Amino acid sequence: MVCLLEKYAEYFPVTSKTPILSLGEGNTPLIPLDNLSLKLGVELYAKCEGLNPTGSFKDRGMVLAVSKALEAGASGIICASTGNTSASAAAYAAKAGIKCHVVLPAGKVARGKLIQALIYGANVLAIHGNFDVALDMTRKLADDLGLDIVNSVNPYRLWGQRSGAWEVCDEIGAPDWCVLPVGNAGNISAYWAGFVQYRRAGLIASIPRMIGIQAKGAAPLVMGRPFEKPETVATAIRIGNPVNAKKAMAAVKSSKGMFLAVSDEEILIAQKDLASSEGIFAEPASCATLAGLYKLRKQGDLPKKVRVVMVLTGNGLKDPEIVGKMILSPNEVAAEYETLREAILSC
Ligand code: AN7
Repeated sequence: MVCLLEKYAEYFPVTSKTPILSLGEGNTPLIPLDNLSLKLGVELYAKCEGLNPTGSFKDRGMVLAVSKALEAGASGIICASTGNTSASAAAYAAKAGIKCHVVLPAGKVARGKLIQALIYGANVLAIHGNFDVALDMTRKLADDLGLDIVNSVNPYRLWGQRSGAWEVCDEIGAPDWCVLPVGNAGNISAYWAGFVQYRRAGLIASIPRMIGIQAKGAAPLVMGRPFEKPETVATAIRIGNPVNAKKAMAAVKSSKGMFLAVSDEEILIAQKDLASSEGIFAEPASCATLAGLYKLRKQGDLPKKVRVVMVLTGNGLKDPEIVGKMILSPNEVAAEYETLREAILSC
C-alpha cells in the first residue's frame, strides 16, 4: 500500500513524532483522454481523484490534517462541508479513533456523501443554512470547544493536497495548463503551491497556467464579489464566499491563468460526455473542468496542442440522483427473448 505521507515525507511537514495514518490515499491514475483530446485539439489528461479511498481529493489533505491533529493530542475534529470533506474527515477520524463532528447544509449534500459520513460514524449536524453559514459557525465552534478544524483553513489540508500536483509532475512533468473546479478555492491554491514547491526543488522548470472553473450560480471569483445565495446542481461547489479566495487569486494571477464560469446545463453535458466518451464517471463539480474547456474552445481561447491536466476531484457514484435529473433511465423491456433481441438490433 502507498502511504502518501511516507511517499512524500521529504516534502511534507512530518517528523518522527507524526503518527502516519493511511487509508491508501493518493497514487491516483492520470489517464490520457484520447477521444476528448482529438475533439478539443489538445493533449488532455484526467487526474482521477475519485479513486481515492473516500472517493475524492480531500483524502490527500485529510490524511495530513488528521495525522497532525493526533500528533498535537487532539481528541476530536470538526468540519463544515458540502459533502466530500465530511466523508473524508469521518473516515480518517474513524481510522484514528477520534470523534468527528460535521456541520452541513440540510438537503444540499449528495446522498452518497451523506451516507459516507454517517457510516464512518461522524456526528452529522444538518443545518438550515448554506455552506458559508456552516463554515462560519464551525470556525467558532472549533475555537469554543477546542476541536481541530479540518476545513481548508487548516494549513495541513492544503499542504497534503499539494501531492496531487507532485504526482502529475512525477508522471508527465509540468503540464501547460492545470484545470480545477473551484469552491472554497483550497485545491487550486494547493496545486499551485505544489508546483511552486517542485520548481524550487528543481524538479520542474515552469508552473502551469492555473485555470479555475466555477458554476455560474456560485461564481464569486469570476464576478469578484461574494454570492449571498449560491445555487448550482454541482452541490460540492455551491459556495458563495470562498475562504481561500486571496490565495487562489494570487495563484491564478501569477501563473497567468484565469477563472471562468459555466452553467449547470454545460456541467451536465460535460459529465455525460466524459462518461460516454472516456469511461470516466466523475461528479458534477469535477466536470465543470471539461465544461470550461468546451467553453474556451468555443470562444477560440483554447490553444492547439497544449498539454492540459483536468483534476477530476470526485467520484460520480457519490451523486447518483443527478443522473436521474439528466433523464437517463433504462429501457424497460419484457422478459422475452425476441423482444430483447429486437431492442438490441434497433439500438
Ligand atoms: C468534488 O466538501 O468544499 O475549491 O466541503 O467536493 O478546494 O473547495 C468540497 C469541494 C471541487 C472544490 N470538487 O474544492 C466540501 C467542499 C469537489 C469538491 C471542490 C469540492 P475547493
